[in-house]
Amino acid sequence: MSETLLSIIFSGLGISFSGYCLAISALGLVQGPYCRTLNGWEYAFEGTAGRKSQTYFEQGPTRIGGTYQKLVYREYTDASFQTQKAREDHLGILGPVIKAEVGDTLKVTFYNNGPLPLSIQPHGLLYSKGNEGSYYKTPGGSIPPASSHVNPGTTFVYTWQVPRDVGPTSTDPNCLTWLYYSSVYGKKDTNSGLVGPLLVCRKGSLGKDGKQDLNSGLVGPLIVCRKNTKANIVHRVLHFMIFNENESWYLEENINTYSLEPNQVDRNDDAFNLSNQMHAINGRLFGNNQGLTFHVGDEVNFYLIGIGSEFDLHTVHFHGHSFDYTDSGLYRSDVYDLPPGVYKTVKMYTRDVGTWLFHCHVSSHIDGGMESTYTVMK
Ligand SMILES: [Cu+2]
Repeated sequence: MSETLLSIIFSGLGISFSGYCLAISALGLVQGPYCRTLNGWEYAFEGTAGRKSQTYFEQGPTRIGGTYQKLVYREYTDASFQTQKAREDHLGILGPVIKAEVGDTLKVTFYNNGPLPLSIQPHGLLYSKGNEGSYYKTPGGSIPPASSHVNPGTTFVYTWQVPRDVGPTSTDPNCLTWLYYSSVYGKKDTNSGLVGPLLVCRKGSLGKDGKQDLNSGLVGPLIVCRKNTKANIVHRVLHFMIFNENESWYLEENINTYSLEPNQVDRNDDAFNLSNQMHAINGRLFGNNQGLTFHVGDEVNFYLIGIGSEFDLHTVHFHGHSFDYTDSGLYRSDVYDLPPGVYKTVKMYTRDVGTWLFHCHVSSHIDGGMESTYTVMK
């Protein structure tokens, strides 16, 4: 079997001190309010007035508000780590989409520009112990390998294989959804923001121009059999997670930076705790996601990812359209169950013009702002 070597360069960095917004400004990607501040991640930048958002967004003497310092994965053009690669708007806080075909070998050059040891742990892929990217004790007390805790200011090159048994079966969509995240202390690392999507695609389904263009070669039997479909294939990742900022590495820094009277903050107060539970889709709340505009006749592949705690039992509901997914057969629904550590590719065939709600259907999560919209145009 021929083997393709994919090289991906990316970095974990802290938004608060990385000049993140300056970096994407240099790439000409700043639009409207995306980068209103250089000092943290904004869970929403507009349109929360009149909603039940006060709990999460009102800054005060003992409240942080809706902006937090976080850690994120970002992809660079080369190992000098000077220029960030362009990103799709819809990804929000997520790291870059890692895409690979069955049979590929992935090499990910990871530079830790953050303030503490970080890693990348990929789900599904084949790796040696030295490339696992997860920090845990093993029998005999052997020292965890370097990949499990990449120290600040250092680089580690992960090598992962994509075996056939993590790729799509004959009845699956062309790309299966997996994920990656930092797993030195997974709970704190992910609540700090370090998570991203990983797609494993059928051999030959990705572009051959080195750009890994998912729009190339993805027309499979499920599509050509469908009438009235233009086969304009679109790909969007949707990550549902309550970022628990009480578990972030930056909790103390966020209190000191954003609350108006840090000395008065009671870290054990239930109301304070709730105010830091950010019910996010791709790191945005209350309809603040971008890049979710489609056209009638599109085949929209949604790559759904759920992670988090026992509170992250999400039921992803789309208004306006149903979607197809495979299990023991081909199924159709407009709601998909997404507990922590579960991911799924679902396909929507857009037909109805309009702006439509999608949200988690757990009522308390709706109150928390885990909702957004997508738009279908003619
Ligand atoms: Cu939910």
